[in-house]
Amino acid sequence: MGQILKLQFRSKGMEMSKTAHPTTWAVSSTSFHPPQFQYTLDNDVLSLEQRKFYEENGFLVIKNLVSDDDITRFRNQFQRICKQEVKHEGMMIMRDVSTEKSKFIPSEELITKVQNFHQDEELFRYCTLPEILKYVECFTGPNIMVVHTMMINKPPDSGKKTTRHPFHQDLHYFPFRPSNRIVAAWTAMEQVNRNNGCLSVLPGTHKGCLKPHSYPQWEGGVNIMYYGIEGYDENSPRVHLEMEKGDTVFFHPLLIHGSGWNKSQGYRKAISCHFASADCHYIDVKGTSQESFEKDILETLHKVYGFPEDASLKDIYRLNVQLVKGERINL
Ligand SMILES: O=C(O)CCC(=O)C(=O)O
Repeated sequence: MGQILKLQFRSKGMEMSKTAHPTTWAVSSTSFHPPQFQYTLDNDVLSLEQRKFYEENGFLVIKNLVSDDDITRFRNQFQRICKQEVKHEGMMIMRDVSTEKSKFIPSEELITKVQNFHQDEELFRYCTLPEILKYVECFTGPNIMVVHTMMINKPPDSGKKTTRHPFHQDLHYFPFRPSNRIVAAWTAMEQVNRNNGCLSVLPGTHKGCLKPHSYPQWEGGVNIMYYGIEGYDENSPRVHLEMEKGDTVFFHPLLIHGSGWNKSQGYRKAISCHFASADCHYIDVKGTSQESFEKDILETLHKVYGFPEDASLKDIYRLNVQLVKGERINL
């Protein structure tokens, strides 16, 4: 996540093409003969080709899904938040480990991520955009909860490569299941490419299981809550998701992904939300590989806000998840 600057806890399309990128990224969907679809639900939004692509690869890019006007609004609101003109309960403001000791000036140069923006009407609009929810429903079904939100502002790297995001599975952070009914939406707010640290994914890894995560031993340090898969093979074949402004990738929470360091002089911006079916159920992560994350986040919340030490990861989520479509059931 990055160095926490401020963490206030709530204690109480323009769709031009529906085609994924199997050819652009040379990831095959041709040899696929599923007995049945597991990762996508029946509806008439996804083409057969798109369904097969997601089933086989665990991600799907929809070109030009979010409009320029919406992206401008998100960008403007992010600036207001950075300048501290807007503050919200429950929102986490993070900075990069390489600048954590420098004097804080409220500006977008020092803020790498705004997390849990559920209370911010303007940014939260992203999670309610009909063009986003239309696709989300293909993975979650009709009862949709927002479980996690982020606006990421990957800064130019200082040379220490701290702006990298280690390869990980998002399910490590989630105390609910089943994983197939959870999906991330991640929208590029400008052109993203290998130079400014686009997302990279390991196609097909959503078919595996949740792997143990820990902090990578990087020379320049690693951002808080940026867990990586233990023993990750740096030479694993990966696909770099180079995307244009407004393009949106939907991906499975077991898909192994990360992002490179930002070699450019610009701030690489993206907005993202994780959705889950309201039918998902909470699990207790004690005794599992997720326990270290639970401990980490509870320690932080306890230190900063006096959040009860004996609370659980699901208590944190229960306070934050929000219904955006259909009916609230288990979560
Ligand atoms: O936007 C990025 O650079 C990576 C985001 C990501 O994978 C995450 O925060 O889980």
